[in-house]
Amino acid sequence: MAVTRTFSIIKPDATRRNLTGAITKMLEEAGLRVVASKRIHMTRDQAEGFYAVHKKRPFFGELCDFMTSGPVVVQVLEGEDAVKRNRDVMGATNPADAAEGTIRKTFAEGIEANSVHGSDSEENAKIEIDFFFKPEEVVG
Ligand code: IDP
Repeated sequence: MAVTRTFSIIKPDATRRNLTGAITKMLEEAGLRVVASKRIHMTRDQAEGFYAVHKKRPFFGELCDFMTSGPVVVQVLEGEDAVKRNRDVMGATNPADAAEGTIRKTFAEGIEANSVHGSDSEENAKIEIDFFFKPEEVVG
């Protein structure tokens, strides 16, 4: 299995509850290595640009409000089959549907405030990493 990279966000509901370390530990225990990390407060433009794919969805405005409501931690994660590995440890979008032991089952407050983002494909991972990080900020 090839070592690949994915993009992760620890969302405002989680930073507010001081869960950055607990979530990062679960990512590391799932076999992922943090090769870039920074805490930022997303601008409205960044949130709208990042979630542009959801522009037509009814929850788009609220999602952008939420993602700019407090600090987030953006990360690049590296590991074998990183996109799938991360999606597996994140759990389903709605914590009510997420499997036991996943980050969202353990920590999420609801379908919107669901504690973490993770890229859904290698193609999107590359786009999302480039959205937030310069190449020299990623140290494998
Ligand atoms: P994902 O984060 O599991 O990939 P997506 O469908 O790509 O899920 O949705 C992006 C984000 O939008 C979710 O993580 C969640 O924060 C929010 N979201 C998704 N569906 C809903 C909804 O029905 N109501 C409110 N927020 C939602």
